[in-house]
Amino acid sequence: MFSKVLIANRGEIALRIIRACKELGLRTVAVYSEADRDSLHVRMADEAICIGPPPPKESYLNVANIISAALVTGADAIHPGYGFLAEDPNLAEICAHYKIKFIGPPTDVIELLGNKIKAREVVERADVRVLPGHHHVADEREALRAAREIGYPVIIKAAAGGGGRGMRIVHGDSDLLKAFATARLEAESSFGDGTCYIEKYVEEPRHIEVQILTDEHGNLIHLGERECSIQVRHQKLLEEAPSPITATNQRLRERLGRAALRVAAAVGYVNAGTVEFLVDNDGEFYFIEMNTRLQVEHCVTEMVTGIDIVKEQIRIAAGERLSIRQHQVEMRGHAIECRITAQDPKRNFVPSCGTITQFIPPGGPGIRMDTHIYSGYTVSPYYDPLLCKLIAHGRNRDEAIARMQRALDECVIEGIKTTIPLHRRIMSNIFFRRGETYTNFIQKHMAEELEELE
Ligand code: MV4
Repeated sequence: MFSKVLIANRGEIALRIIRACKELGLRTVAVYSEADRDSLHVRMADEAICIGPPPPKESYLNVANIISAALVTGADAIHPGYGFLAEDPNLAEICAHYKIKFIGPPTDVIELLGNKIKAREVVERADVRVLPGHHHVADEREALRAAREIGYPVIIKAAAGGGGRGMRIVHGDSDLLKAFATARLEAESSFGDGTCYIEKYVEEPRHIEVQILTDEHGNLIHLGERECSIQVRHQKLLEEAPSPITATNQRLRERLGRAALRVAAAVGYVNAGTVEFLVDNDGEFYFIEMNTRLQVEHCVTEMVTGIDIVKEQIRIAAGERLSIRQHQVEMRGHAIECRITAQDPKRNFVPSCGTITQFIPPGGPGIRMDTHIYSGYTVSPYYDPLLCKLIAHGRNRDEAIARMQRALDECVIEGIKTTIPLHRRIMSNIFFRRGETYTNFIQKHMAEELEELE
């Protein structure tokens, strides 16, 4: 096992990782930017090192500064959390060079899955269904031919993209050429690689992902699925486990789990990962991508399985075996996570920065709150607006919803605008309560409500 872990992140996830390290008896090193001097992760870690000015490029994305911090403090492992450098094969490779263990999958696996075209090819060979598509679309003429062959609507995606950035939905020949040209330029400027591919577009899908854990000794398990459909502009608002759709379709859950494990085996995956699928109206599912990091929403899986995913990640990286086998994974009850962010949902989700004058967290049965905020904390404009992950667990979905409503009522965050009022509306929405959660849920059922929020 390691003796000291450096956490290359900030906010709630830095606290989450420090907590896991403490339970494993490991010492911790926090890194922070000049904007985060007063942050809880700095106080909670055994040691803390400033790695630069507020802009992420100069601090949390600065590989040289992070590696230097690890060398200076004698950290023998780095946990990257999510976002920032979590899926950067370059950090993983430099860690290996300095004999610092990167807590994540092998460098070549991060690289392979970072290329969405290569990932599709490997997955297809492993007999997991992908959407009809074309991989090598060199120019506009080829794009047009590909789109016609697939049949409209199609979606253009960047090979180096992911998470929805730089995607274009196309309904006919007339928009294709322009969409392809802009998608290429956007991919080139955002990712430094303009390569794009075209897929059949699935309308009103569910976005479901499967959590997997694998160790260096060939053990692979999955921890069931999460429903992540409810989002605005590719920013997830809430997630749940299990998906409402598997409540009536146990076979679908088993098929999703087995497909996710085939993907993990095919790429030689080690550590925690997430396999993303789209589920269409006929209940057919298709692989879209695999994320090689700990996810924001890992907590709902922890609540229903009782497994500490972050501690498993650390043990796996240290070469230990998985502490559980597949038949020991039991799903108990239902969990929902609301991402409470410093944004104003009434004004197009503009960030709301400033000092939190009062914070009173909710509590009581079935409630978990993962957050780095406190009364007097100042929300900085430099980083992601996530403030708290409020997680409610119940024996069933109805009880989880009731607990979430009660906890949202208890929660007080004053001084800035938050998404709490929107979450309350979602919890009481009749379609949500029926489990009708699709990727267009907000557009379809919340458009007017967004105007009326208090
Ligand atoms: C799709 C899709 C429909 N058809 N792929 C979004 C996140 C990224 N991981 C993949 N995403 C999607 N891929 C096919 N073939 C729908 C989404 C999608 C989406 C697309 C446009 C606007 C909003 C969306 C919200 C969720 C999912």
